[in-house]
Amino acid sequence: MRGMKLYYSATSPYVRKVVVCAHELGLADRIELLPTKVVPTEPNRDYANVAPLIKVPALERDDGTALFDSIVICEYLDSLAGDKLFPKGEARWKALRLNALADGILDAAVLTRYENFVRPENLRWKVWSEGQLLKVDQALDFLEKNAGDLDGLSVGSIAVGCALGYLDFRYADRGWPQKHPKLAAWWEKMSARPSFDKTVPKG
Ligand SMILES: N[C@@H](CCC(=O)N[C@@H](CS)C(=O)NCC(=O)O)C(=O)O
Repeated sequence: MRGMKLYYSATSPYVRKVVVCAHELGLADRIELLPTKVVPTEPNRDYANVAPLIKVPALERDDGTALFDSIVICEYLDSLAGDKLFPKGEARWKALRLNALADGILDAAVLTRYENFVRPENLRWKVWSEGQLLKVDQALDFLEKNAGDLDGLSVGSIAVGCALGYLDFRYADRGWPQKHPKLAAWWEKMSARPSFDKTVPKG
């Protein structure tokens, strides 16, 4: 049997979500990590044959077919390991809503980073970046108010952990923990799990 291959970047929070799930499910040893360069201004044409949106992560399965994006890969891995991270019933909607919030935080934060580090300085649009960062702040406020939803391990709580970890990594100066004490206390415990500890972003 061929192994599974994960198109990977050590700094991508969406990739981290998949790798954390793999650790939690006991599947990490079955997945080979393939470092993959993705920069929106330098389209990686070879990788487009695997993942047409040219984003990481993508997972090549044993049979050679590729899955994307992160939530699809997480659900696939969960199906291999006996459905542990995608709960059933009402808890499923809570978990998927958390995942949507986390991905929304990341979409806004990652795009703002491209705007401020990839786009030439004279073309940067401050009002646009401020609008994106407002989305991040609103989502964090929502999570703070609904911190009870984070109880228990699911793909949703894992996704939120990856979003907070990304803010720590790229936006530490914005000081989210000071303004969101419940979320900060939750993240302190969650980030101590081996799955998170082994996947701290670097670079
Ligand atoms: N919705 C996707 C988002 C993935 C994503 O945006 N990945 C970023 C890296 S953090 C990327 O590959 N960006 C390259 C690009 O946008 O061209 C997922 O959940 O997997």
